Amino acid sequence: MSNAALRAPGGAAQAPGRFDDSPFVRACRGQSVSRVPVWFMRQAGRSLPEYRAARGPGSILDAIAQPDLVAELTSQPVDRYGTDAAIFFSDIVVPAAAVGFGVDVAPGTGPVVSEPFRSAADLARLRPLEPETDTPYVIEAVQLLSRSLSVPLIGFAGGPFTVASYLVEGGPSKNFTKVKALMHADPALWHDLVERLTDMALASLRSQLDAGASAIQVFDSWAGILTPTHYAELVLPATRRLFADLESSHPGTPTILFGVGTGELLGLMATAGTSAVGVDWRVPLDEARLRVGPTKAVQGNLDPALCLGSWEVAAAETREILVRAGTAPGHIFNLGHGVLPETDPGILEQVVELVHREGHAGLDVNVGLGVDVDVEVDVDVGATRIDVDDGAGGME
Ligand code: 1CP
Repeated sequence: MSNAALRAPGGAAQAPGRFDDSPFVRACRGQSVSRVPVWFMRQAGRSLPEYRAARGPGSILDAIAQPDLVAELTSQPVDRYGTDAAIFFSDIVVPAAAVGFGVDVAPGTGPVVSEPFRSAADLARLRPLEPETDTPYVIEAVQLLSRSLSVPLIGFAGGPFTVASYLVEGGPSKNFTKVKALMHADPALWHDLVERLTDMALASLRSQLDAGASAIQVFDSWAGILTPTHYAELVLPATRRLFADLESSHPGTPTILFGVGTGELLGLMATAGTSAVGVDWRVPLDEARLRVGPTKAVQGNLDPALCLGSWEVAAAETREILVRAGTAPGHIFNLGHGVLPETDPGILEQVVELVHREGHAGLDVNVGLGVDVDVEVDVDVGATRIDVDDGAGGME
């Protein structure tokens, strides 16, 4: 896998970025790295005592509108854990809330919508997002962070299905019945809704990149509830358009598409036009690499629940993932979903150290000379013994 292979066909040359040489950006691009990069989804948040101290009570939407506080909350996990990237402190419902759709984020629950999306008349409540006037605090906070951070900042937006699910269901959902009913009963209205949400996500992502974010992750967290056929017909086209438009305005930007329970969708998600695909813990990482194909990086995939117990358990799982990642470039270590609030930060600190110490995917030493290497990894992870003979190195 060469760098060129990771670009969209015919894609323009990428603009040089301040963090082009960082392990995170290099791994996204399938290049060799000095160490395997690691960050955690939801790394800022309730598991950190410094977060609870700085954040105070009230809706997270109020916190998100304070650039100094956002810069502090975004930096806290980088300072504590030594992660290789920062995730911007915001939420996927910020654009919809900013255009006045009537979304709040209830503490302990998540996004709640006072008047859910029901019919074509509701499209008028989703006017285009104008980041300079609707979300100036996002731009200001990203600008602050791009000056102060020593690692790349990942900007983000919600994916079309996931944001639509909150607007249609009116809040968090288990079975997503209302949004599925809408998709199938009125595909034309669904199309209009998803296109509007895609435009809003695009405007938000472009404003974050213009303000200095180095990479983008799209969280289509709940897309795994769909069949591959329905994902391909009703969600993937808008997702592809989002990444294609982003590639034309910001060529070469490292991009990641993530969802939970997407094992059966990974092959489709890999065609969305991103640099990397995020994988939850249900699919072993070597299998995920096969499903995603050789031209995409993969991100993942430690089960966040396994960080709740002893360090021995978390360490064994981390090592197993490092082995399954193989030696080829293009692995970003992460959890398979967000950090759980009850996680002991000390465990995550040790995960970062372990990945940096023992991770071997794409290490310069494996691939630096551009020759194929045959590395034999033989790791004893507790009861499970895994022998990996990976001759797939030397991708640059
Ligand atoms: O008030 C609070 O502190 C509540 C908890 C919280 C936090 C810390 C919410 C409510 N949002 C956030 C911030 C947030 N949300 C971040 C930045 C923090 C970080 O990652 O370090 C990010 C990236 C998000 C993105 C987000 N929001 C997603 C996608 C990621 C994922 O976990 O899948 C989703 C699905 C949301 C919706 C949302 N916002 C908040 C909650 C509790 C939820 C999930 C609700 C549900 O289960 O449906």
